[in-house]
Amino acid sequence: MIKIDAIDTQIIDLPTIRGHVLSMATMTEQSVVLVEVLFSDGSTGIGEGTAIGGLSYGAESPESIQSAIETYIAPAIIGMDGDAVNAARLRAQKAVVGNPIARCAVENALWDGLGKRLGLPISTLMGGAVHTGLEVAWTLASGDSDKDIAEALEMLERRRHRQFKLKVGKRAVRDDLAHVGKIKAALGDKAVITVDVNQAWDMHSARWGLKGLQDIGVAMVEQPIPAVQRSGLSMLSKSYEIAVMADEALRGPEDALNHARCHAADAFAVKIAQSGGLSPASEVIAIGKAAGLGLYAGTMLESGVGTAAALQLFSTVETLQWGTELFGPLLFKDDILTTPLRYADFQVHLPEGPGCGVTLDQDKIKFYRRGAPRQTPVKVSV
Ligand code: MUC
Ligand code: MG
Repeated sequence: MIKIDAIDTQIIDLPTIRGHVLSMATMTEQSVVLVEVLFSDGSTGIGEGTAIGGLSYGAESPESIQSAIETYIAPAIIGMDGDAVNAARLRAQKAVVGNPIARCAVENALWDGLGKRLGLPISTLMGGAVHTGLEVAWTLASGDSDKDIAEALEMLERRRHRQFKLKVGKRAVRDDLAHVGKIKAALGDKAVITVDVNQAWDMHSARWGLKGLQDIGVAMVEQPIPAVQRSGLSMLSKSYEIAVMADEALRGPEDALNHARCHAADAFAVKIAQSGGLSPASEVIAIGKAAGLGLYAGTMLESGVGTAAALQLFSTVETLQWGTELFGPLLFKDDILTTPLRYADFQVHLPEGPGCGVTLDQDKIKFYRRGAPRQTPVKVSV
């Protein structure tokens, strides 16, 4: 039997290409928790966990992800059968309540190790990809309407993105609507516009907000009100034609079922990290699909490792009505993979190769590792 021998973690801090302005935080860097599982036959598997804006987005931070893995998940699964991904993830779930991002990072590394030992991509282990490329949206969040318009036009010109998600909720509703309206007017029918409020509106603001967004021609609005207000979300999705998407509210299959049951949303932003791994995310997908809801592959702004893991799963899903936002690696000034993921023709492409299909560039990891002296200039690809 190939055993799980050890689990190593490290945090790397990657600068973003510009300030990423969300309703609850402005990101100038992303802290990535890299996980490496070492197996008794000498093979390894990698995974990644990220939070957004420290502890301002959810209940996990990079530091808590690292600590949950090192202190609780590793001792619970070391010595177990390395090929038994389900047994190990279920043991981790028993040892650790909540903390889905930490559990996801370890589960991804177990899948990666298994795929690499078998010489097969994770998507093949899941029955096989039905897509080699997926439509990929970009988030416009510079905090400035004109800069966002210039950024969108450039992306359209380069054929990199034609769906744009606008981050709102920091300003007054009236100002947000003016911002969104200006961008929509500049882009016209050349692009699909969606909006993410990241829970910032109360019900009253959301009513005005959704009405205004609908009149502007925005296609979909993501998590307009707090995640705990499921009946409020249900009311909003029934009151307007604009599609309402649940994001922060979906922390696994139980939340998905509770939302589907009362049609709290028209669509699910499915995130492998928020769901607790590829396997529970596939359950969220199944629930959404069975309920007739639209599906969207969401991101926690992971770098290439987590994004590749997500791609392995979402490439096996027949229809993602809202596409994906698996653009994480493009938000950073540098890429930490030996071969970056390929973005072309408005799609992100499934990497070939076993496991999650990607390899870390160890020089970059050393450079961006938290606490590392940064004297060596590295090539920064923008
Ligand atoms: C979120 O709430 O969706 C995803 C894309 C982005 O820009 O922020 C994240 C978080
Ligand atoms: Mg969101």
